[in-house]
Amino acid sequence: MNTSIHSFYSLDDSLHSILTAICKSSIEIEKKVRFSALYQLHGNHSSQNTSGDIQKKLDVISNDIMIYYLIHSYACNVLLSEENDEPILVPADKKGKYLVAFDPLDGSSNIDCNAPLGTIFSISENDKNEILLHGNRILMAGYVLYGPNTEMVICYDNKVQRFMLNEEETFCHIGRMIHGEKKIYSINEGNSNHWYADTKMFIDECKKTGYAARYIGSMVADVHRTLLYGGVFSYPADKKNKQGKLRLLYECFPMAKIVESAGGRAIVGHATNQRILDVMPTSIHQRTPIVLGSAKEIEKYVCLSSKL
Ligand code: FDP
Repeated sequence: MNTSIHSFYSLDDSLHSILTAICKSSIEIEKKVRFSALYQLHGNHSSQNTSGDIQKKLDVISNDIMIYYLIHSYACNVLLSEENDEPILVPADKKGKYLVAFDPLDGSSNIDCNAPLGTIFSISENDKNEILLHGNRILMAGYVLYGPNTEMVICYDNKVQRFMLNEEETFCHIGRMIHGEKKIYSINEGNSNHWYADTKMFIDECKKTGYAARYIGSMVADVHRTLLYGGVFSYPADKKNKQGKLRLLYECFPMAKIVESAGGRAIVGHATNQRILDVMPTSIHQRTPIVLGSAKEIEKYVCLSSKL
């Protein structure tokens, strides 16, 4: 019998309530994702988010679900959503002491073709009601992968655990995340004309040394595979997108926390080998280049780019 996520961790009441809110949200989002084609939930919403992305109907629905449950956890004071232009300040009567940053439905350009999607989140203690917190303050980070199985991966206390959603709508522990060792690179090669020399050199080296290429274009699915099978995932800076594409607070901080706690590394790349978690955010929707994967792969990237 697998242990449920709630029995697995002994958390204080507030963290427990937030984790419950995230479980409830992802179970609802999972149903919307699973039946989206039947209930006309494919396609675009009539708006754009602050990053200029066209919002999908499911982006908006998933965001509303997350906000509702997190506010009603009575444990948060600030919510930062990739889909909201401004921080959400929780009303005084429902306020707690944690900040939660989240991307309610990552990889949403995959919705209409029935490819994997995910929810990404991080939770930080926030006694002073701040908006921009350093990545090193994250207490718990995780993601939910809506794939053939629905799986939640949680990083807490620097350990990464896997939980699978069962028929009774409970996330059940299936084991600790073990880093794979396969030789795989994962990057949007369609951008290669715009790449800087560091990315070009590293990917050329991967090709020369027998790596397989895998790219779903859904960060949760690509990072999950990178963790389980091994290799490297990158959304680098390039000549067109000087800050890459992925968002620091909603995507890169939580994934960096998870990857590092599973024994890997996550760095900015392109002339800086700074840890992603050491980047001090200056705005809630900022983007950052990222290279992440097993420690061995990142060492190889750092070593090659130091020759430039
Ligand atoms: P999407 O645009 O489908 O929401 O940042 C969002 C994201 O997906 C990531 O999940 C994914 O890794 C990346 O963008 C894919 O971007 P490209 O299509 O430019 O490769």
